[in-house]
Amino acid sequence: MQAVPAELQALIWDVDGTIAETERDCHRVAFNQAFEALGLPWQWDLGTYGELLRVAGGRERLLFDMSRRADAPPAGPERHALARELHQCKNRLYPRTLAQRKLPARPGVMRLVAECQSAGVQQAVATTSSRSNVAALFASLWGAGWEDIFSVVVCAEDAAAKKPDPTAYTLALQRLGVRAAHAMAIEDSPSGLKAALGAGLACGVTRGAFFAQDDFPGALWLRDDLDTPTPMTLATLLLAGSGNIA
Ligand code: XBP
Ligand code: MG
Repeated sequence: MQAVPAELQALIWDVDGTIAETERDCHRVAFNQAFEALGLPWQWDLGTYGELLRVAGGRERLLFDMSRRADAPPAGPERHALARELHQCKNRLYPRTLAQRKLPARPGVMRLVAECQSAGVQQAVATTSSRSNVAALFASLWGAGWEDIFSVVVCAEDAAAKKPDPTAYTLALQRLGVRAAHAMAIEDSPSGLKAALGAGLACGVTRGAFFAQDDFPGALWLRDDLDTPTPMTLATLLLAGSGNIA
């Protein structure tokens, strides 16, 4: 576990699975719509998607899935082209899926974001998802002014290496102009936690839907969400073990 900051200057949020259950309810659904749109008989059910989430990045996930399919194009340029086309198609469909499902933030997220904003704690995003997906989700949750709330937004386009590599977090810290010792992260997945710890950040975990059974060694605290069992506030955010789940 990293040292707990004495004074919190910045909170860095993961997106998928932490801000909202986008993986289960939107990315997976939009991937399936993309398979259909391109005339492929492939579908990712919840169990399959849970396994595939071990691979960070939508295009990388598609390539991994194709590597174990008999009916995928052979390894090489054709397979890469199909993965690119499917990924672009999925990202075009994603905002519509999000809007149709009116996906809410996970419990406590809107409240804690508002509290940090009032207290003058800087907020940033470190995600391995594409910028267009983040923009669609954040505009739906916070409206057109969402970039006034999150001063730094590091996405897949900014960080060449994806989580568990710490690049997204080190970049976010650089752009914030804050040292890791004065910031912390909130994550939902083991690879996200590893990335945050790798950047020297303390990191709390709200388990995502697909990570209920995982271990989170080194997490500052581990809970189901930011409202359960008690509301996580700025006062308790830095307390190791606060609101722990068994
Ligand atoms: C989650 C990811 C992303 C999304 C899909 O990132 O790994 O790949 O599943 O987004 P995080 P793309 O938890 O860091 O937010 O299709 O744009 O990759
Ligand atoms: Mg996540």
